Amino acid sequence: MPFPNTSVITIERFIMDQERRHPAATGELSNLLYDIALGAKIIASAVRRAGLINILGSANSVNIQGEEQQQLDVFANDALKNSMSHTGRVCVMASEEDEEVIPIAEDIPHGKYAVLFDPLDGSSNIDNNNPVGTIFSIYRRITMEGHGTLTDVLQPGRSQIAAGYVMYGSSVMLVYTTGNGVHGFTLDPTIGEFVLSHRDIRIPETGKYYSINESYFARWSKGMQQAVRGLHGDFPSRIKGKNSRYIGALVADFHRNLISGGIFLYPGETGRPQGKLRLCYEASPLAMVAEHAGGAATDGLNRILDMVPATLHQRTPLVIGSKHDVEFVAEMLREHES
Ligand code: FDP
Repeated sequence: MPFPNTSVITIERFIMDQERRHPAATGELSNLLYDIALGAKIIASAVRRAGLINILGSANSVNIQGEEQQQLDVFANDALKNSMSHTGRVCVMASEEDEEVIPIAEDIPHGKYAVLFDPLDGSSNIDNNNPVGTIFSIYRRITMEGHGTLTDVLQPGRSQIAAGYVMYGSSVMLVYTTGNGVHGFTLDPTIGEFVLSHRDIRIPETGKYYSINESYFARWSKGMQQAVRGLHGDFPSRIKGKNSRYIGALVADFHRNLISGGIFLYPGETGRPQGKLRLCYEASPLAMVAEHAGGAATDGLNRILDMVPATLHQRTPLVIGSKHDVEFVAEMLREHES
């Protein structure tokens, strides 16, 4: 068997190199990113073993969204909390799986960052061995000291200082940005490290794919129906038709479109005008990644990163991905819904 490459760039080395470019940096954000990477490795090992150790299936509890929690959801939520709660780098956390903000214990120093996460996105994919993901978002705290509060986590997406996701697929990838490019790391299971595999990811301006759950077609607005017809290729003078791909796990659909070019849509619909996805845990962090890779993200009218959440679990329609494709959909919505 060939020996592994000894000059790989691990995520630690990469983050450290980036930090050296900012002489004022204290290293705390770098350490927080390692903490998240550690949580991701723990989740990755559980996802990989899920079928074997029989932790698939329901944990018999219902989360704040009214969805049945899977055991792996509970595990992933705990893994992330535990990887960050004792370090003194974080003042408060919020998780898609918890109703309220997650405080840091009294006896632990309260750090300057607020972290939000969706520990196991796409969890309906768990039982059939399809990809799932983790999404995270980091803000600098606004409150001055002590316990972090809701104010620290209800900031507009443009205030994020880092955001990213982990995809547990045929390989495990961590993709993040701190505002200096979007970088991807693949977990090398032989050494247990995330190694740099995709430096400075740029999303093609026009994509090959569109991803949407078309079974909801009849419930969309006229504008959205026309936009999707355009993506099918019905208006060739305005946009070239695309290929359809829908995994049903946001991270996996987003990741494919980020690398190959494409657009993901989860619109509002009759009876559910804000759609399904959460602004704080899904839309905002992926919008930061998309924009820093040269893409765009909107709710149809507003730039996602400008939206100020009023509540922790607020939902939003989401149109995200290649810039020209997102612009096309926004135009169709404006034309038909003004
Ligand atoms: P899931 O419910 O399986 O956790 O945010 C939730 C999410 O998955 C996204 O990952 C995914 O893109 C979407 O919901 C799928 O929803 P539909 O089944 O309604 O298409």
